[in-house]
Amino acid sequence: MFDPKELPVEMVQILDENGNGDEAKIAAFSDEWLLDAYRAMRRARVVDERLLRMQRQGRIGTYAPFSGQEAAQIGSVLALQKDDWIFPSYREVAVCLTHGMPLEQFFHYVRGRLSGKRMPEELNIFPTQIIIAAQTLHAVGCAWATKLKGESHVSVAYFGDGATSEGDFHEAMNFAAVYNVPVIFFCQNNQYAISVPYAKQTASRTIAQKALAYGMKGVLVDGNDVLAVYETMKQAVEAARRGEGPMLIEALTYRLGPHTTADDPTKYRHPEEVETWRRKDPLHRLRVLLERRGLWTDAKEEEFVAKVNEEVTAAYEAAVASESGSIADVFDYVYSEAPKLLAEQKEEVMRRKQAKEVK
Ligand SMILES: Cc1ncc(C[n+]2csc(CCOP(=O)(O)OP(=O)(O)O)c2C)c(N)n1
Ligand SMILES: [Mg+2]
Repeated sequence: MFDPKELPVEMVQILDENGNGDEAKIAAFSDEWLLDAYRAMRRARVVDERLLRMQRQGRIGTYAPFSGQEAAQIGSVLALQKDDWIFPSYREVAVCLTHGMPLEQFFHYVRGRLSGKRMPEELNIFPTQIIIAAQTLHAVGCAWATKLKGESHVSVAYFGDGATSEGDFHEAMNFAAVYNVPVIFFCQNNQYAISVPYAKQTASRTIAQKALAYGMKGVLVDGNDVLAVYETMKQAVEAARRGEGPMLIEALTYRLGPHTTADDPTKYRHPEEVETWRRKDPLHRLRVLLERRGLWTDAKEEEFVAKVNEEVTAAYEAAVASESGSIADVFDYVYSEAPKLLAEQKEEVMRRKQAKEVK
């Protein structure tokens, strides 16, 4: 009988959870690069924590936090060029911020404004995808267009472990490999699809190994090691740019918080498991390395966090001040011609609005 343990898929790691590791490989990273990566990760963590609190205060709508996944998100995006295309899911807030999405823009999104769905034109970021795995096909289509036009940018589909059970993912993988297009499938395996654990999702030992069946390279990387994620992604992107086709990267990580603000993870995860992963926090190991190089201190951290908090407050206030639109938007932008039921609902809401029964 087939024993999945026999499949040789090793995990790429440069920096372990205590900030030690392959010294020669670590030495290849400049002080400046490490500081940039740490600042991006620390900024993302502060933003994430603030957004979670703002949801609890009723300032924003449902939110999907990403704390714990900063190294996977930021390490991968740092390996891209500005004109590379990103196809994010709802979890990729740190990816989008690091690729240039203004925080104010994101506030429009989480406050349910129409403008929040529309990325600024100069950014090569597709609108956030909520339909699980749908963006994998969009990324392949974009990469195919790139190839046909003879351009050199790469498309990256970001998705989770749960997305690998969707037909879209398998169709995208097959098409990408057959047409040899410049796309990277970047899977953040945070080990849960809401409450469904990895073992109930797939019988494969790794997600990376699924690449073999499609005739493409698959790599498993420690998703909490920003150095390893960056190196792996850089190799994948360079290969794709050279015309060597797609690659699947599985970044093994963990979502420290709830699936969304509507979820209670204590119903399906043991506190000990969460603690084990807190000890593998992607920020901690990088900070240990920075301190060892004499690049970071508690005082610097405090000053930086205060600055990001100011940035968040300013972006929130600017977003609220520039909001436009009305409750009618909820009805107006789904169908070109509203079905009868929807038209009736809109009429009723507008009538109640006029009577000041709703805002
Ligand atoms: C096609 C589809 N089916 C179901 C859902 C409901 N849903 C939202 S998030 C989610 C879990 C996705 O898990 P995963 O792909 O691992 O991503 P993660 O949330 O862990 O980042 C599901 C099933 C959906 N949005 N789209
Ligand atoms: Mg998941």
